[in-house]
Amino acid sequence: MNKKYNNNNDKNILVLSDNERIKQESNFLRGTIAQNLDNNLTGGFNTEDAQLIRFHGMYQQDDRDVRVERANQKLEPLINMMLRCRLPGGVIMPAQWLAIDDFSEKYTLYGTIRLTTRQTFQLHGLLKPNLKNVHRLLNELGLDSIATAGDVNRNVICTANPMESTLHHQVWELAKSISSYLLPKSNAYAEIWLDSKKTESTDSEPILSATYLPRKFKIAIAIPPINDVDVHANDLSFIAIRGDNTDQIIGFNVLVGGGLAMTYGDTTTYPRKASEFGYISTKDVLKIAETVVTIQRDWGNRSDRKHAKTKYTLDRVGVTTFKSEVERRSGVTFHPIHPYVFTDRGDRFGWVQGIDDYWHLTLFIENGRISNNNPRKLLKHGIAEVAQIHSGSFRLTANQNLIISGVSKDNKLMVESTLRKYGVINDDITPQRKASMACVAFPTCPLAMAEAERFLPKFITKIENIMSKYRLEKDAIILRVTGCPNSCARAMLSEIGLTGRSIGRYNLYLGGNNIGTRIPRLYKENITENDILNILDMTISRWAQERNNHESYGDYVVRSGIVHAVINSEKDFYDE
Ligand code: SRM
Ligand code: SF4
Repeated sequence: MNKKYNNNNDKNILVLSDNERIKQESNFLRGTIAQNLDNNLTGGFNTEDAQLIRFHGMYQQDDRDVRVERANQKLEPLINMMLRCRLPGGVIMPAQWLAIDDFSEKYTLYGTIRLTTRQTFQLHGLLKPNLKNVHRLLNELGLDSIATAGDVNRNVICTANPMESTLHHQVWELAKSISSYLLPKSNAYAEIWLDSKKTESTDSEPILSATYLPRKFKIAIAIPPINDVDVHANDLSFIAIRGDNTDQIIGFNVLVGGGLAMTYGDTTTYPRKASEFGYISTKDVLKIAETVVTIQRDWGNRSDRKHAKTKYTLDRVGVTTFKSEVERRSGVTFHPIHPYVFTDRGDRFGWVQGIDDYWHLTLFIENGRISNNNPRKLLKHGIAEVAQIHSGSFRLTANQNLIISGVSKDNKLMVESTLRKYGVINDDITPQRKASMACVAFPTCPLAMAEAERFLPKFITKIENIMSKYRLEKDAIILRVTGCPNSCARAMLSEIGLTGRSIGRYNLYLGGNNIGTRIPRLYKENITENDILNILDMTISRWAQERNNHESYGDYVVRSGIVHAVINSEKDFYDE
């Protein structure tokens, strides 16, 4: 490791975080997971292994709704695992879906499938005795959950629906290549979960190193004008540039160092937009991905995990130094950024015709939760029944929605009527609801300070009332709620962002834009739902009266001075 860049603060240079010790001693991510699996005295793993299973795509959680009750009964918390599948570009086939749907029903505590903001799905509530079974199932289906968590490159996301155009198909292929190229090479996953033979002697991690990365690393690929992947939330983004008069991508603009989380009360942490490094040709994408990852591997802070992400490395060494090092190590020269414009970031709901005359239906899935809990919206049944008759594929979007992709003209009616029968398609959903997202939060997320997914649906009904009071039924504001400041539903790139402080209280951020290129500013902290609704009623009413043409809410609140724009968040995010 290059000590010069290890940390600014000399006294910390040699004090590595405990996660570094765990990784170092893990023998390429094995730890004692296999032994722990056979321990029936607890539903969980010990502290070290609970960290290591993340690299295999699982988180140890407990149901927070029943924590106190179980403690009163002197019982261990209801420990269970959440599993996150690796699905580059979000593509899954109907047969795979059906098998996962069936497994989730029979073997998880909640019986749901949760689509995430990174184009994949999670199964919550897996008990220890079922863990090997879920990995065997994924393996039989040609899937896995390797590196969907932990200090590695996570699920690679791209503009949704590869069947929509040949450009979409190209970026999907690239997402898959990047994902495989940067995967851990350790055989630990296969040994532990699939009982494959031990091959320790051949383990080596030429890209990630034996202690893997200092922190999680995220990659996205966008096709302008749609920023549905929110490039500024990612450590590394590739923005596709189309050749003149061709249907081919000729190269990519490269952005480095986006990330959205912060820690309350610690102004050295902040959300940060990615910096533009320059343009490269398509053949250099893997080289650049590898180089940015290895520089972050070598220069990232391994002492303080709060400052370990690429965004902090970039601000510590400077964009120019980081960029020159990428050029030096890769031998690739960045050319000036090719002009690109984002005009939108939402999914295009309803039917769209794609290449080869096939049709694609984008469904709104509120908060990405697929369940049969609402008798009027049996999403799980509806989607499973479509999976039985559908010969195309399913595509997950980075906005927690689902596309039924590759439907022939003849099957359109059948797909649509099946979905309507189960209430999966509902024509009454407002643009505002479709533009809103929440993270998981309670009861499964151990970091949640306030509700998010369970709060959003009713909250949006109240926002819909405000919108219709001011005759804005056809408009929408990008609104996102997260249960803590980690911003898993990317509240820090929304026009209205709420981040949880404690049960029933949130910070309110205003003034991001509707294309995901501006970070919102704190308007009021630690306030209740009523306070929030009063503020939003007042600002939305002003917007309705004073907006210029189609000016968005986020642009209006900045222009009118309700908040001043965040320009360089590393310097001005905490300005009053
Ligand atoms: Fe996240 C941690 C859920 C996207 C920033 N995130 C978590 C954990 C695993 C809590 C934990 O560490 O124990 C949450 C599990 C909740 C649960 O019960 O399922 C969790 N994050 C999610 C998901 C499911 C939210 C959703 O509603 O869809 C998303 C899964 C993505 C995936 O499929 O891989 C999810 N998380 C994000 C995003 C958005 C994105 O990547 O586009 C962010 C902000 C972007 C960024 O990384 O800066 C995000 N999650 C975090 C952080 C803060 C990291 C940091 O920089 O400090 C944490 C906490 C951590 O890593 O220590 C976190
Ligand atoms: Fe959990 Fe916080 Fe992420 Fe929500 S934002 S899922 S509460 S870590």
